[in-house]
Amino acid sequence: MSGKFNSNCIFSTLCLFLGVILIFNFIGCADNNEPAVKETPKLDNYILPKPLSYKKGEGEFSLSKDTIIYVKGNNKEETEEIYKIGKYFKDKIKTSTDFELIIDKSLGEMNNSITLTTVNGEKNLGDEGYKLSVTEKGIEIVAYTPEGIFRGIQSLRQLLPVEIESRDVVENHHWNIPFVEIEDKPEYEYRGIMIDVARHFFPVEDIKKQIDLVAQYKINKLHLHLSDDQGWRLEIKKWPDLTNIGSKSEVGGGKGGYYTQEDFKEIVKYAADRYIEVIPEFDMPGHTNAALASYGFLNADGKKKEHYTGIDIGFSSLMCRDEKTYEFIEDIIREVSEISPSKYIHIGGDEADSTSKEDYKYFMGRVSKIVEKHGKVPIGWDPADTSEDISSNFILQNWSGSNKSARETNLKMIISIAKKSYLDMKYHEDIKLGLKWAGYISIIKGYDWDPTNYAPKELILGIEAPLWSETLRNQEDMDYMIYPRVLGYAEIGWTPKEGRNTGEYIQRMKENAKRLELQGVNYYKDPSLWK
Ligand code: TNX
Repeated sequence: MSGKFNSNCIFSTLCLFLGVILIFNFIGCADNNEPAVKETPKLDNYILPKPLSYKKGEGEFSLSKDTIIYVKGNNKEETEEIYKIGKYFKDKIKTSTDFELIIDKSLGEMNNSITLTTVNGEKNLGDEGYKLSVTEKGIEIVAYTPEGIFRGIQSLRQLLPVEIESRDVVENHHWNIPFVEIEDKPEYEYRGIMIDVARHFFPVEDIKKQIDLVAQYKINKLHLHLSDDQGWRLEIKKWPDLTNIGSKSEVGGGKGGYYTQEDFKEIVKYAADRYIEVIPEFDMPGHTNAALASYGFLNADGKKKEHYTGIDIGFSSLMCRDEKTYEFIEDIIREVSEISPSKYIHIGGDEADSTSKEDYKYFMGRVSKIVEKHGKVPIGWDPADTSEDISSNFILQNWSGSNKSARETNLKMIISIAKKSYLDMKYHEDIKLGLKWAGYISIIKGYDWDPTNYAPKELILGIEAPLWSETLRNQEDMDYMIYPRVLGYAEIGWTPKEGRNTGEYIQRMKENAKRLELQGVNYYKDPSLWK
């Protein structure tokens, strides 16, 4: 009797023990361990993001110094726009090939040529889709809009040998391109990256470099986080102390900095030439110490706050029931809407821990109406969706995973789930740069998910990977956190879920890392992937 009891007892203890191990393992797999990756056979192309369809032919076209670029649109204006894209491609390949290709504004006979055209471009490819064909006669990119041609040019760059990205002339190289028929268009219309220029300021040239780099992966939005507790980064003519005082700090006590309105326009133009839309953000009502330090009237006691150079959050708030606050905000929104062609203005709304819930909801409603009055669509971080006062056009940028109200009211969403897409999270524990509050995000973990895990497909506008800059001080630091992870986000945004596969992605990513290397990017070479 006692023997039976004992063996029963041992059996149940063992079961419990095994059960606990299993549960721990499961949790571990879900959150910490790398997802298992199957080896995939060698690929027939390394274009990233992976195109929708790729039909390989037999043979190769050889680019030479005599190759002509033909450009032609459906009207004069379009031809001029495509000419600029032709020029962009010509300049891109000039350094390594030393070819000075001729660009001709006509549709010449296909013979040792690259034709870029919207003539007979099909509407069903959308604004960003394109067809790219390479035959013995040459290369042709046909799209419905010039933007589609620009996206196609990025695929063409990646069909050329990696040495095309070299910053010196490569002598005696054969610039061969495989025969192929590609038909391609994106899954999501919004494929973005965010750069926090408030915690640390980055000069115009650094931002331009990042624009140029992400454009090659068909990223089409750059969200600039222009204000936070540590600094105000855009000149506002009506309120000059925002930059006279508010811009002169950053994390760690550096000198800070700001963009003049002319600088901002220059960034916008540079991005637009690469078919990237710049979306300005002013974070409110929390994350506002820099504004509170600039003007006493924004504070309850009428006194300016001190500069803040730490990395805490949740301690600052605008006064949400004071009309002076809204007059001030309207001046800012008015000036920005005049210099920013984007249809969006981002009004922040995250971590307003020093604002009461009621005030927060009222504030987000009031400010989004100001944005709409100036002809723009407001975007806000969650929990802005909980405000009953926002309109049905409001776009939620979802970072925490909670978007219940947005689902109930059918708001469109940009998916930026912190534990999957935050570019400032460390790759793993030994990385010096970055934070870890949302967990480590390895290259594979950053790729191995889908936006539809977080919201219904029909409500997803797209995805964005934010780079918060508390720990990042310069271009090299930014590069290290952005690359190569952003390639994964670019592919999640472009390539349909069914077409994506982690084993393939690793091969595409590693091949592209060779290009990044030649471009001088300080990317993170994960030792577990480069064995
Ligand atoms: C959370 S998520 C923030 C930022 C920080 C970031 C650091 C969100 C909208 N806000 O204020 O910079 O974490 O990772």
